[in-house]
Amino acid sequence: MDDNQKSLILKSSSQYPLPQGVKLSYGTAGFRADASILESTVFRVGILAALRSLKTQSLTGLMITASHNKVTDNGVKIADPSGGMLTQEWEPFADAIANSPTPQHFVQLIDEFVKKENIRFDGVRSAKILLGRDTRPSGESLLEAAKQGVYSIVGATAIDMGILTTPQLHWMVRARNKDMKATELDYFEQLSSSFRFLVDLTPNQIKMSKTDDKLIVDGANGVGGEKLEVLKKMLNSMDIEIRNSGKEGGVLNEGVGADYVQKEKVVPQGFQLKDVGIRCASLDGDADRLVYYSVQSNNTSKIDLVDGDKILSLFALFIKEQLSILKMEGDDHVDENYEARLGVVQTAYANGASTDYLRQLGLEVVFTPTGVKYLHEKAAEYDIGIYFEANGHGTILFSESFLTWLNARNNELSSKSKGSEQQKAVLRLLAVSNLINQAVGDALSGLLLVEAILQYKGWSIHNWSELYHDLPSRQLKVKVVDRTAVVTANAETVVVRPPLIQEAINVEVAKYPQGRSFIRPSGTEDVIRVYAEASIQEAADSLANSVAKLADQFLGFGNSG
Ligand code: NG1
Ligand code: ZN
Repeated sequence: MDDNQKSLILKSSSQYPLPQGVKLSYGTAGFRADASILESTVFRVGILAALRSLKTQSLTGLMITASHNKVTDNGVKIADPSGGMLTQEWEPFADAIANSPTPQHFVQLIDEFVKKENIRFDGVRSAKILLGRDTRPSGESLLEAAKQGVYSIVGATAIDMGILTTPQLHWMVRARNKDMKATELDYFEQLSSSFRFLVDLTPNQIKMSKTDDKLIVDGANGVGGEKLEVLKKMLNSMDIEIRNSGKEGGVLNEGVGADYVQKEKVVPQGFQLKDVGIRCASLDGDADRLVYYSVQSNNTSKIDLVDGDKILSLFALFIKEQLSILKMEGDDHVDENYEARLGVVQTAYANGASTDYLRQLGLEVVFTPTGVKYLHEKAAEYDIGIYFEANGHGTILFSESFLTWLNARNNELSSKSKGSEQQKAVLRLLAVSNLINQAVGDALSGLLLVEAILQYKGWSIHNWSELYHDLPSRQLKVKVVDRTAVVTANAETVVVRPPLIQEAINVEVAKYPQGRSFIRPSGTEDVIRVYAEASIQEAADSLANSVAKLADQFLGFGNSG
């Protein structure tokens, strides 16, 4: 970096001093905190996004959101040129600059990093960053801070895309870097046209009953509801009612949204008795999570939850079916079949019953630690990699080579057996690859795929829910002195540090039939999370409580006595 560049950063970063006592970590999903302390962080991440763009000679993205967290929180994360999360190799640098105490120290850190990474400021290609934010009121001033960050790198440009869902921003970054159509309208057009195409391939004899036509969507009072309104107009035939779109005055994520519904297993605000029997879905605050449910007829505050694991199971079942149609005998090209590698990726939070179900289907199921970056990376190793977190974040990734094969197969079948079952299966798989977001989990594209598959199968939400029965589970949070003291292994299923706590957890787990429990430090909140499941709800609750007590004894303030 030349002196001019250094003094530019020095000058602008003096406008964004780090508040006293702030210590942030990039975590599972970028930096998150109370919005009032985030300006300096977002400014610095603006610089980071520009450096990443210079390094990769591609466009990057910067999203301002705190997802399902409180409206007063906010956060910032980077979309890499692929549309995925920031490369993990850069996370330590992200942590270092976010916590750098003075402008001088900050400039020095950047200077050293630029040298180490050999980032060139030769002006041949300059940095370009797409900026997006969710509907949080603090988003506007934080977006300004991000712009100032970007503009402190000579020649860098920030393109403000306004209010977007997180997956829309990631989708746009990916599309632009692939020279594909990449506006917001292109996004809506791609989703709606591939959805209609998929629905047109529904076998004729299958027709849904009237009540199964209707879908009610809870928008979490966030960005997802307003975007779904736009998308809905392009779907013509679908009966979707959108509630909690944010226009009715409700608070973002308060008593609404996918996180609330999934954790509490209760109806969101605005849902009532007359909704019993209707298919319902909730998005989270930035529309990258999706869960389905129906209101219980015997207790209308309770729901029958269809979580991310069951969305994953529905997708896996459908994909597997299409792959077996492709392999059907009776056509002379069986030998040309491509052995597509289909893989399913889950985390330790996946309900044990879902894993059993998927394995019984004969699918390969693998586990990674919590965090989209890990799941996504693993899923990308397959021709078709399906990943979901129980909380409803996930997608399906298709390999380039498999897509090339599918396209070639389609051409071949068009000339030899147009309209055959095999060709339909090929077309369905191609439509899924266009519909489902290839960059990150996307509630809107996931919702359309669920709807298309339910129509294809002629299933009600009840049929879907009956794929398997969830084991009762419980999640708790424990405040501890230092959550980083907990170190886990085997996709977070065992604690390796501090010593002896795992042995104590094992003793508790052994007391319950089908018991399973683990603890891990949250990547987005200053807590230890406890998960437990067992054959009955009381047992899951009691196991979770005992393990939470252990966490408190070993790591906490000793409040549990
Ligand atoms: P943490 O706070 O690390 O548990 C939560 C979710 C993750 C992921 C991130 C990002 C759970 C148990 N954890 O992470 O799955 O979605 O937020 O939003 O749901
Ligand atoms: Zn989210």
